[in-house]
Amino acid sequence: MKTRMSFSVLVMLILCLNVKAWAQESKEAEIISKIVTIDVPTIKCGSCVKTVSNALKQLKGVEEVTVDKKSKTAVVKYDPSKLKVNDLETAISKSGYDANEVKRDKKAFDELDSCCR
Ligand SMILES: [Cu+2]
Repeated sequence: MKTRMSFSVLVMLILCLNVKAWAQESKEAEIISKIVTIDVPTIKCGSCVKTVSNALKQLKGVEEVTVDKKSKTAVVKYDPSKLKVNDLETAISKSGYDANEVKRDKKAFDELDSCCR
C-alpha cells in the first residue's frame, strides 16, 4: 500500500513537471518577431553592406538582416523581448554608419575602409 502511494506521488510529480515544461515552451512560441526598416543613408558599397549586416547579426535577438545598398536601408527581423529599435541603431552607429536619427560613431567611421568613408 505504501509503495503504491509513493508510486502515484511520483507519477503526479512527473506529470506536473511535464506540464510546467510544456507551459514554458508554449510561452516561448508566443513571442512574435518584429520587422523594422532602418535608414542607413551613408551606405556606399558592398563592403558597407557587409559591415552593417555583420554588426546587426552579432546582436542577440536579431533573426534576419537585409541591408540594401540602393534604398540605403536595413530591414531587420528581431525579437522585441530581447532588443529595442534603438539597440539596432546603436549597433549600426558603432559600426560607423548613421542609423535613422542616430549619428555614426566617429571613431568607427574613421576606421572604415577609405572607399566607405
Ligand atoms: Cu563601403
